[in-house]
Amino acid sequence: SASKPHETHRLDMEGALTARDRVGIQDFVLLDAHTSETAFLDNLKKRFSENLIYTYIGTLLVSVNPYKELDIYSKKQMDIYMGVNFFELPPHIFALADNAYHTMLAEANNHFILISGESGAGKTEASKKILQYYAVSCPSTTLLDNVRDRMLLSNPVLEAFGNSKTLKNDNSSRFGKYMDIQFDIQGDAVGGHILGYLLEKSRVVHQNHGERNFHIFYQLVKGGEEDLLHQLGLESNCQHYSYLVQGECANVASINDKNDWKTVRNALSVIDFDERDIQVSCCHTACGNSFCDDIHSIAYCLLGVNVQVLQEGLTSRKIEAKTDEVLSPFTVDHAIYARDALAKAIYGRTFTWLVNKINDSMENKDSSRKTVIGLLDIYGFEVFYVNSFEQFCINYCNEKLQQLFIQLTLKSEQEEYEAENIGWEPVQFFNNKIICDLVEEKHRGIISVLDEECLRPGEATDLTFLERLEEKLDSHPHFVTHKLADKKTRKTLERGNFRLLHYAGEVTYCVVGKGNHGVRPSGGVTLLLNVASQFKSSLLGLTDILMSKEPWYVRCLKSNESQQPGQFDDVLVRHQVKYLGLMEHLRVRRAGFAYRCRYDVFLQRYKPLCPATWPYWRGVAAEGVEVLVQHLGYLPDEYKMGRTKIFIRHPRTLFATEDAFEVCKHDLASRIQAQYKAY
Ligand code: AOV
Ligand code: MG
Repeated sequence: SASKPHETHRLDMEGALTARDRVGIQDFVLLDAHTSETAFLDNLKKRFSENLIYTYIGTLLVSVNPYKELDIYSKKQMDIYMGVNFFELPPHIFALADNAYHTMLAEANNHFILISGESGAGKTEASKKILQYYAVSCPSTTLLDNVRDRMLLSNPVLEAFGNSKTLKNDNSSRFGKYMDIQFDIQGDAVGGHILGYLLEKSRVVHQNHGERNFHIFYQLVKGGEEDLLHQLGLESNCQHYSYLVQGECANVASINDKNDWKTVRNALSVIDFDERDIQVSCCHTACGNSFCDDIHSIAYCLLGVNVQVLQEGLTSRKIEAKTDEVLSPFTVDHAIYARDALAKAIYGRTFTWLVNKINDSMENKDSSRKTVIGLLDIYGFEVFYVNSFEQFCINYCNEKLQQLFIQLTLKSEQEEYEAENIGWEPVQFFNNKIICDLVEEKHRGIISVLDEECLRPGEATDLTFLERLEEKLDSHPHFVTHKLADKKTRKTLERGNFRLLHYAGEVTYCVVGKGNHGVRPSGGVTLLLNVASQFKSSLLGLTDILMSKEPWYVRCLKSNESQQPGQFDDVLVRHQVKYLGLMEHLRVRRAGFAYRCRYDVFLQRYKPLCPATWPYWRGVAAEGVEVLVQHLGYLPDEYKMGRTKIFIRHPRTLFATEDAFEVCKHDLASRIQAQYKAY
């Protein structure tokens, strides 16, 4: 809701204006009334060139990835932002974190911070800064520092196992992460809980050129202690493992795997992993490494599995004949499929186990009342040369979050004005619900069709899947295939593909896949059956979790495609500003009302400010409020009377009222006494 009193700010208008030419405006709401997209971009760019990567739109934070270390995240900086009114200091991720935190404490309710933006825009970095702020900076009255350490150290561990180098980002999140940070009533961070979403397991066995497997593999092989490697039967050279070198980039300039291994190993021991647990996780990782190359070490690693049994299981199937069982050998392709499926399954389970262990170690067992701030950091929208099932899920997830943003800001805000009968010129925006439906609608949506096709393994093929889609989605404006396309578009689309017109751009998905690399997982799929619909329901669950909390937004923008420090690519940034709906958000925000309050609540709080309403107003609350604000000198343009609430345009108006109330409060005790005496 936009109705938080501390959203009010002392606007240092003069300061802002004199500095304006150099550093731009720190809140877009203050830019000239009819801000064009170009003016919006100019402002972002001006600030970016001064290393001012943060700008507000009201309480929403826009962040532009600088691709260089900035000296703005120190403990000293955290202290500066602690407990200070949101708009009194330059925009910062700490200011947003702090505002969410203090609102949570004041209102005793739950909040979440939605961090969004495309791959490489800076979501994961932002979420780490926020977590650091809470873990390092919040008051600590209890002796729970170890919980805070664990929360912080869960990051390098999950990043090692769940992030990897892609063509978009050297440290790309390949799983979605929602983390609740729990606070007690004093405001201490006392516990945490993580929900993980769909890890991109296919990466364990397949990486595109220029990409790597998950970081942990390289860390272990390059940094693992001699004894450990020996125990695991591993060699310290990535080149020996075909699962690690498909992308031909085992070494990445921006990554120091050796050092990262030390960090991870240390982190594992802090978050309650004993030596045995560390062994187990390394073992399973080692399995991933070796699968292609050395079945003996896997059998060894999987402790207790007999080499011959494993070998048979991976290369043949048991068929029951009349009296006995016969082994029917797999084709080479089938055997490869079985091997890869096992490697992925082991890695996926290791990851789940890891998340569970981390949750155990961050759990707060004390049953006293707590409130939470949820942090959402997922994989960002991504488009590659070839896009498969993984990109489909990732982009669908981003589509859902955009929908949530629209629901909570553009839509609900305008609906409230309508419901309250506030005169309002509607702001047009693109509602991506149509694309969410295209993916997830029952019977007709892509996921439903995928499920159906997966259920008929005998007859279904990648191409029948595509045909089904074509039948059902014939004239859908956001779905195109070779067959459905017009002449011009047809040239750009191969037959085995379909294209979705996502909110953030077009993506062509490859349906025909060897192994699982197409959108329809093929090749005896039972393990992968329903992955998409499970993902769909987990996203629905996530939406429910978020909808029950108060939202805060960080919108991350990618400054350039080549991960270069300080470069601002106008076209790229403009595109993101467009599809993220930032201009529309600004328009709603500016034309709208920063503060609103129910008449009775407003009157109850501020009635001492006016002789006609103090100590009682005997009439209708709305009329009392009208008398009150007239007395306070509100200008007609500054407020509107709705059906049940008063709407106030500028935070500064309410701020002045609050100031007056503060002054009057001191005087209130004596007034109440006088009142009492008078009776
Ligand atoms: P992402 O989380 O949004 O992408 P990251 O947070 O991993 O993107 O950011 C990518 C890289 O940009 C980081 O590794 C840093 O090098 C740099 N970076 C981001 N934010 C900052 C910052 N505030 N200051 C300095 N450098 C920064 V993905 O997970 O791929 O969607 O799936
Ligand atoms: Mg990330």
